[in-house]
Formats: sequence, structure tokens, C-alpha cells
Amino acid sequence: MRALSMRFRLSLGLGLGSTLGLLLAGSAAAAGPAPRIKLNQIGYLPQASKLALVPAAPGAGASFDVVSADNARVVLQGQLGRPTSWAPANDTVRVADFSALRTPGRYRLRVAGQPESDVFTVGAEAYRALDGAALKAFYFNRSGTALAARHAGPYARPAGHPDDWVLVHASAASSTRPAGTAIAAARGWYDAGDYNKYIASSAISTYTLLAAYEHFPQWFARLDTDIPESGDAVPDILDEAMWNLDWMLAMQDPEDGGVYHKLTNLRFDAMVLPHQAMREPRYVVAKSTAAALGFAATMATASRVLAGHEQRWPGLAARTLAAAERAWAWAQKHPALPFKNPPDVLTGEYGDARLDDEFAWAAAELYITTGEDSYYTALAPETVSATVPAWDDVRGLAWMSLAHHRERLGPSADRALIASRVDGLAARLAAEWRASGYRVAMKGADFVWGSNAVVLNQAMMLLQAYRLNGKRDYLDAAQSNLDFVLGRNPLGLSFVTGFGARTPQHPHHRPSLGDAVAAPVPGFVAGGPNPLQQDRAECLPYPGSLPALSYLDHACSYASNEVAINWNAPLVYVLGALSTLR
Ligand code: G3I
Ligand code: 9MR
Repeated sequence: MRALSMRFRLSLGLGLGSTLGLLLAGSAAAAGPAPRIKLNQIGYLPQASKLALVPAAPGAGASFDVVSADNARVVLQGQLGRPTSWAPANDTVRVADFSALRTPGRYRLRVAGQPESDVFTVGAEAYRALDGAALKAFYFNRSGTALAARHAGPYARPAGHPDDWVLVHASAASSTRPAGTAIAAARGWYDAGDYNKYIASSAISTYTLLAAYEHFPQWFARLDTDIPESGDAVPDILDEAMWNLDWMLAMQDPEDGGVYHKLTNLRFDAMVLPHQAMREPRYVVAKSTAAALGFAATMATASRVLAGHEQRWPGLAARTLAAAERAWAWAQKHPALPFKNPPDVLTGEYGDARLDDEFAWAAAELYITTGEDSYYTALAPETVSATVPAWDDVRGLAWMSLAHHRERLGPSADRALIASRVDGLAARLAAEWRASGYRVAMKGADFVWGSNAVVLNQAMMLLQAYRLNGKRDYLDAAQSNLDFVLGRNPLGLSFVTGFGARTPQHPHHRPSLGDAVAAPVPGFVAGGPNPLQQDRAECLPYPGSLPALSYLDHACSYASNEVAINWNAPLVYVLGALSTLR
């Protein structure tokens, strides 16, 4: 964390109780106007594709210079591409391609008639600090533990939500656990800007961290995040995943193997620190098919990864596999139990009526871990398409795992099908990327609540195809999508708190609002532009209504400026992957 470029400014007289003052302060203190030249504000790996966007203003120059950060010398010159429009922002830009610049250093881009770009770096370790911070965000969102100053710096805080005494909600009652029974389901990460814990988002997040380690063990073995477990026998990313796996295991009913959909208050907490938000009782709410299957997939994955760490966690690989198999068996008996909030529960629903993707994902992970053909049959791979993963569409995770393990799958596995599904998705995304004026695989319809996670999950899937067949376009498109999140977007904002020249200052994140530090907790991806603006009744007007401009750097904006574990996880993955792949 020492290398981070974030400012730990103390708040100017804003006490803990003055959340309202912060909310009313608006986005004035925020990032300032978008820069004219837009690029990745963190930097590039030496061998990577390097693109910037320059306004297609009449009379502006048609060439660009890359200069050293101190402006002392020109290191590269090039011609701008032809003006191309991009509908989601109704903007026309020209691409500056400076991929030929490979010498490590700090630079700016210069175009006649435009202000110079932000400084960016080129270097083999360009993403190490950011990847560490993206992973450390999970630590900052840990439930049930105090964050010590030694690890959390100015973001230290007392423990909140121990969840050692949680009530079984009427919707979750069973004969062995009638309504009102107290159980313990401690640890886990807070989902997002709120303090509840949900299996749907936990499953994809925990899986993505485990997959990041499974696919790039050397990179993640060296990623030290300065958490309490740092220095033990396993990489920090596994200790972090374990914090949530512990909680997830407690969400399984030992009686029947079913999994509660969420652990939550009846209503959202106030915008205060965790320890100030503990007056409300907490409940485990209804079991659901989606929860059982997401749990099964995550536990089956965990079992594979933990098998290599028996000394650190004796017996856990076997325990997680048994838990996965029980949850799978429960889902076979309850194949169509969707989740809907009971009338008295007003927190995040994560309802998902379509369950074929959850079945496919759980079957795939169980097949890979056990080698049992019955799971491959249940997967019915020829019926499963490949899509960009999201909390409510997890089929892409099945293909991602199958592709990684393809060489050791049994004879029944159709390797050609695995390759064609992964390549088919990447080819579609890469075509979108190449045709897009902003050189990003995002179409207007992709800008949904949490759009930055769509950008990052697209990148993650492009990287799966690159790992399979080495088509350079897939690597370059993935890099481009990362660039979009790190500043090469119409708002000119690096969407990760604390990282970049202009970053979100007012995320909808209770710890960031409730603490005494002006800067938000670092390392979190803000949700991103979302034209549905579901929070508009409670917010100031957004600066624009176009898909890629529907973003408000204001704490009111949970629909565009919240943070969430399942938006951070693909950032952790993509940074590690790009830093490793050649
Ligand atoms: O499924 C429909 C689709 O049929 C329709 O065409 C489309 C357009 O309206 O909407 C789709 O539903 C969307 C749904 O996500 C599934 O993708 C909803 O509009 C959209 O409002 C919903 O957003 C979710 C949001 O909670 C509200 O439920 C986000 O994906 C989800 O990330 C977010 O998660 C919240 C938790 O509930 C609480 N904790 C914070 C977390 C992050 O904000
Ligand atoms: O803080 C809540 C956030 O975590 C959720 O994503 C969001 C949508 O469910 O709701 C937020 O809570 C708001 C509530 O929905 C409406 N009134 C204001 C609440 C806090 O801003």
C-alpha cells in the first residue's frame, strides 16, 4: 500500500454524524471537467496495445507526440486515426495508437490545439499497486472484524455485524430451524455500499478471486495486500477468499443442504460506519435454487484450489466438496425455487428467475473437480451458450473453467465445443471493440447498473479466448476495456477510487461516508454509467442521459456510483491476467 498515490486528507470539520452534509455537498469537490485527451490514467505494460482518444475537433492537428513527463523530449510521433463516432456517448474521436512505445518511463501525449494529456507510466509492474488495492477493497469490506490502523491506515474502524446471532426468518423456517431460531453466520464481505451479505454476488465474486489464483498463481502469490493474514503460508488472495468462504459455509442448512439466499437486515442501514449500524436484527432469508447452485459452484471451485493447501486448512478441500455436493443434491430436489423478497424484507433482492445458467455453472465446476461423468451429462454443454458473466448470468464462468482445465478433462468432454464457445464470444466482443469509436466492446445496451463490471467481465472473457488460441486482437480488446475503466471513457474518469488523475470522490459506500476521511476508501470500482438512473428521484440531475454519460459522482447515486464486491473481483482478475500474459 505504501506505493499508492492516494491522498489521506482529513475531512474539514465533517464529523461522523454529518453524512447529510456530505450528501448535500454534491460533486463539486469531485474530479473536475473531463480531460480533452482521454487515456488510461494508470498506465500500460511495455508490450501492450496503447491507445488514447483525441477529440475530432475541426482544425485540430492530425498528428500526436508522446513526450517524457517532464516535457524534455519527444519519444514517439504518430498520425491520428480517422474520426469515428461512438453512439453511447454521441461523441466523435480519433485514436492515437502509441503501442510502439515500450521503454519504461513516465509520459504525456501532446496534440496541437489540445491541452496535454495526464501523465501515464509504461512499465512491467504498472498494475501491481492497483491490483493489490483492488484486492484489498475486499478486506476493507470485511464484516465481523475490526480493521486495525496497521492494515487499514486512516480507514481503521471498529468491528461491525459479528453475525454470531442471526435469526431464521419465517421465509426460511424448517422443522429443525423454526422461525426465530438463532444461528451463527459470521465473517464474509459486506456486499457493496450496504452491510448485507448475499449469496448471489458472493458466489461470482469468490469464484472470480479463486479463478484468478488458479489461472495466474505466480502473480497472485506475489501480491501482498498487507492484511492480518499476510505472511502466512498462503497467498493473500486465498486468505481473502477464505474470509468469505467461511461465511458461505455457514449459510448452508446442515439439515438438508439448502442454502439461504441472503443474510440481511429487514431494511438498509443508515449511512454510518458498521459499528454504528447494529441496532437492527439480522436474518437469514429463504433458501433458493440460485443460492444452492452458486454455492455449489463456488465450493467445488474452492475444493480444487484448497487441495493444494491442506497444511494451512486441513480437511477443508474435502469439506467444501461435500458441501457443494449436498447443495447440488438439494437443487435437484428444488429445481425451480426463485427468490423474492418477503414483504417485510426491503434490502437487495438479487432475484433471478432464469436458472439454467446456474445449473450449468455448478455442473461444470463439480465435473471439473470430481471428474464424474454424471455432472458432464447434467451440464448438457451443447445447450449452453457463452455470455459475459454477471451475478444473474453465470454460464460464462462454466466455459471459463472448462477452458482452463480442458487438457485434464475426461474423454466425454467435448474440447472442440469448449474452444468454439469461448472463441465465439470473444470474436463477437472483439468485432464490437474494433468497430467502436471508443475502441471498447461496450454497446449502448451494455450500460446497466454496474456497467463497469460488464466492461471488466467482457475483458475477462476475451482473455479466456486469448489463453486458448493466442489471437492478439483478444488481448488488445481486453486491454482496451481495462483502459475504459481506468480513464479512456467519455467522462475521463478513472473509475477506481484513489487511482488515477480524476477518480470518484463520493461513492455510495457507507464506510466511505461514515468515516472522517475525505477521500473514499481506495481500490473500489464505482458502478459506472447507467441510463436507467433508478435513483433519479433521490438524486440531483445526472450530467447526461446517454448510456455512457449517465453517471453521477454523488453519494445519493446507488444506481451509478455504488461499489460492489462483484464489480471489484473482475478487476482483480483482469489486472493479474494482463500482467502475466504475453
Ligand atoms: O432482468 C431485467 C431485464 O429483463 C430487463 O430487460 C432489464 C431492463 O430493465 O432489466 C433487468 O433487470 C435488472 C436487474 O438488475 C437484472 O440485471 C434491473 O433493471 C436492475 O435494476 C437490476 O439492478 C440490480 C440492482 O441491485 C437492483 O436490484 C443490479 O444488477 C445489482 O448489481 C444491484 O445490487 C445491489 C444489491 O441489490 C444490494 N447491495 C448493493 C448492490 C449493488 O448496487
Ligand atoms: O444503500 C442501498 C444500496 O446498497 C442499494 O443498492 C440500493 C438499491 O437497492 O438501495 C440503497 O438504499 C437506498 C434505498 O433503496 C432508497 N432510499 C435511500 C437508500 C439509501 O440511499
